[in-house]
Amino acid sequence: LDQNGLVIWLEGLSGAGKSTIATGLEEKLNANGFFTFVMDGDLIRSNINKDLTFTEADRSENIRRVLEISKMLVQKKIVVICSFITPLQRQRNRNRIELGEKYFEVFVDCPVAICESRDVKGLYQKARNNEIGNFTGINADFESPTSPDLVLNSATQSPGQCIDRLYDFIFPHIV
Ligand code: GGZ
Repeated sequence: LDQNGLVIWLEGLSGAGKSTIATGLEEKLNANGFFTFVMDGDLIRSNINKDLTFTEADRSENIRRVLEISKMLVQKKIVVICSFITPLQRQRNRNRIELGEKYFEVFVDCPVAICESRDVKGLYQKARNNEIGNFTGINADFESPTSPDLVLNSATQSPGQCIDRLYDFIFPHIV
């Protein structure tokens, strides 16, 4: 395979736009002949990680399993795109230790007030009504990332702009 394997790890609040950016980036990479694999919290939690909750320990286990799969795919030179809230700095640090120079940490930065005003799935409303506990940004922590490789401001930039910026950032590392 004529490409370098690496992991693009999108982190940020629910509703920040991680999934949209992940899918859009995958389409653009595929259109340019690159092989990709997307893992998204929403989907992974409905299949291999459906035994996990949103406690701190289960979030770390969720991320650890995805990290292990990512390591295998990187060995096969796949461009892996992961989309997980990844709320704690120690989770991000572990990813970087395990993947080293193959890890590209991308913070999809959007204020919680804007995510909440969009509330695409009505989850923020449910969290406010105490129908969901441990909801990131409302009653569970999201630590501000200390050392992302790229910050995408999805409050002021459109999904298309974020995707183009991320593509231009990652392209030289793939070829
Ligand atoms: C955060 C939650 C929660 C709670 C359900 N807290 O925007 P979504 O809906 O479609 O994607 C979110 C997804 C987050 O899972 P992750 O695997 O990315 O999280 S972590 O990295 O912290 O393990 C959200 C939905 O699950 N969801 N309950 N309490 N998000």
